[in-house]
Amino acid sequence: MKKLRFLTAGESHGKALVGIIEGVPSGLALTVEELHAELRRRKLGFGRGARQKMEDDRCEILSGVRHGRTLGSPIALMIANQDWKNWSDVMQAESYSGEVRRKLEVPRPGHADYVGGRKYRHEDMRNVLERASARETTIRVALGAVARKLLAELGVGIGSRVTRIGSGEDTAPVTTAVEAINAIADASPVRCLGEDAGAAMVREIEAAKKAGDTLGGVFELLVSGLPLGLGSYVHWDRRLEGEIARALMSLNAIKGVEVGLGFHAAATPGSLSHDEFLVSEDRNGLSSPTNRSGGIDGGMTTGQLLVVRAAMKPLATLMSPLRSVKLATGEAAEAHVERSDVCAVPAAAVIGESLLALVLAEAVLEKFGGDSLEELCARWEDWNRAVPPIRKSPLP
Ligand code: EPS
Repeated sequence: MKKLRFLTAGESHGKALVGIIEGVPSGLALTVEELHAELRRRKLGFGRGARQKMEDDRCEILSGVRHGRTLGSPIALMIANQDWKNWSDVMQAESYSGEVRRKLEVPRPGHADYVGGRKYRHEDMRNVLERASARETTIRVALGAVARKLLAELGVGIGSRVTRIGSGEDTAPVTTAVEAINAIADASPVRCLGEDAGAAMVREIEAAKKAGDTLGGVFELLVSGLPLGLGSYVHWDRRLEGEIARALMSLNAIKGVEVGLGFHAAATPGSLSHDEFLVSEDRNGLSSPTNRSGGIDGGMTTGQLLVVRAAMKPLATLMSPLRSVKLATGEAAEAHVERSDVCAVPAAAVIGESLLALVLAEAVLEKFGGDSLEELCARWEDWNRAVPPIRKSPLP
């Protein structure tokens, strides 16, 4: 059984989103303001839809925390949907005999509408949209904020930036410390570290909006302060990059995940793909002049910067709708149009930070255990003293 588990529930226009995270050690200082800080970051990004302005995403901690510290018991969170008041007849749990508004009868290519409607035998594919919507990521960000706080207590920092939106690209290597990345990225309308590249991405989004189109892109997640040895090579389901890829692929619209050199390694010879070992200056452990592995070798963290990228497809709701079919009659029709974003890549990067935090926090508890934060920290420090992380050596 996983050492850290979580569940989410709730529909986009239902009463609320709820989530439970189980396995958090006792004694972790946790405030709802820390959850709100991450939820506010999820709303950022040029090209986000009107929903972000409608929702205050205020989160309630319903259990597992007392007087500002975790108890070690399951932590239940709830975020009410402000928009519920406009949808209560459409989404009420009680039976409804009135005229059903907002039916979804013409599936949007690229979303879950058609396949989900056929799989669950829903004639009104709104039953699919409501759960398949990216609104669900709101509660996963809140749950991820708990995991992030636990990691922060251990000195682990998580940051993200956008490296591509449409044809706008920013692959300049990151030189700032992870903690500083979010200060720069949060201030960018597209979470891009380079100003010129960010301006190009904004222009791409403006052009897409004008054309009634949508845009995807690529974001990069960076994690510092990890120990050597999270994950394992001994069994397929313990290889950490597999858990990371699964978590990121579970985010709406993600179609690809890579670690370190990633797909570029497919075209690079081994002599330029691996990280050579050098004796570290203090002769305790090893260092490497490069980090092409992106911080993971053989299913385990090396202790170098963890570098993960994810590719997001353009959102499926186009204001200039694609061709589709009215299922009830079989007639050709324009796809359903629903309020949506033009581009949500900056938001996906922030959500990705939370999903990665949940995976890493679980891997930490799997390796170190500890019912209390105090016990976990002691074990963490002992390990890092005995087996230091692989450090980046100065370039020769
Ligand atoms: C989103 C909430 C949704 C969408 C969007 C992002 O809210 P609503 O449907 O009420 O506008 O704006 O979701 C999608 C683009 C999608 O395809 O699911 C959010 O909170 O991130």
